[in-house]
Amino acid sequence: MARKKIALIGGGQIGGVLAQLIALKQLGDVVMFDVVEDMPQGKTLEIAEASRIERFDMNLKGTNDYKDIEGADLVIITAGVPRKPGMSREDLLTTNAKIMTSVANGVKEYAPNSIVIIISNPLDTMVTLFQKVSGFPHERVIGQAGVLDSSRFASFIAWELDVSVQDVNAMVLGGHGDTMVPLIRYANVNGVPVMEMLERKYQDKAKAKEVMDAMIERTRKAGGEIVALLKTGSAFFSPASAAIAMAKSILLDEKRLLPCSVYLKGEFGVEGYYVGVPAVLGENGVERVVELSLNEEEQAAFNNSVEAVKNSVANLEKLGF
Ligand code: A3D
Repeated sequence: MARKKIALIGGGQIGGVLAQLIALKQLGDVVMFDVVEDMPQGKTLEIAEASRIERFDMNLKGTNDYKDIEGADLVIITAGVPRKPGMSREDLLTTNAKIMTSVANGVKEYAPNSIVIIISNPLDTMVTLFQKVSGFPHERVIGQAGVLDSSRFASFIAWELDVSVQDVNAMVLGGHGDTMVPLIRYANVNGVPVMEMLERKYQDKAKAKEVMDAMIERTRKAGGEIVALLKTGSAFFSPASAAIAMAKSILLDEKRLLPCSVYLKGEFGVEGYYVGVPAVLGENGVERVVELSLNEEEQAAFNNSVEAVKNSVANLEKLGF
């Protein structure tokens, strides 16, 4: 079987971790593109020079020329500016929309058959823009947000309940902003509902709810928590891990059910927008959206989050994109 070719557009903080993870997990050869001269060449050379130690045979190449991504099977986009303390993801809209437009044109020209995972913020809007400019089929343009948001939620639950995070299943739906929707009812530890475990721990329903509400709030603000601590940029290890889980499901046709930003055609009552929902990812990209029943409160929170995405997309259109 021919080795897969993975193009990384953006070789900054997340791009660097992506390249290293792809090599360590032997998912394919890497071409890292960035507009900064020499930097992607330096990063990929450095990772490649650890190949003897880590024992991988993947090829890694850095470039400032889109031509080098020619024929890529998968493209992961992190090009754009990250948040600084005090900024919302929406504050990045104008700058990143310009960057995403140029990226979409480059990918369209040189990797027209690729499947594309986008990480740049504001996430759902950047995915929308990439698809619009490239004209790629919707199932080949996917946003990474839900896998990371869900992992954050699962981590907080594991730490609170003192159980292995490997046994925690928790999902976050909606747009990738402060209105995202962590699903309480579906959160479980190997099938045991998290709320039941919290109620048994505290022997007090109100206290259990208070603890869950705090975890939800922390999940919604988790990106900002990292930005405030790092001060010079935003999360980069964990978003890279999240995108790699999606990439692996696509490259190895694993058909994992992962929450990601996908184009909705009426599912969850949404028509014509990219929003975070559970989807099966396989060799064709998004193979199907998996619907689940939401109660009134969950649906209202989801609708509120969809409104935030719609507003962001409207802002994009007002800016002329
Ligand atoms: P950073 O380290 O600044 O890397 C971005 C890279 O993009 C830099 O190396 C730039 O040189 C490069 N770049 C700028 N313009 C272009 C262009 N036109 N073509 C190609 N490359 C270009 O940022 P980062 O890696 O920390 O973050 C990248 C993006 O991911 C930002 O928009 C973040 O807001 C976003 N992000 C998303 C999540 C999600 O979970 C969705 C999490 C964390 C960060």
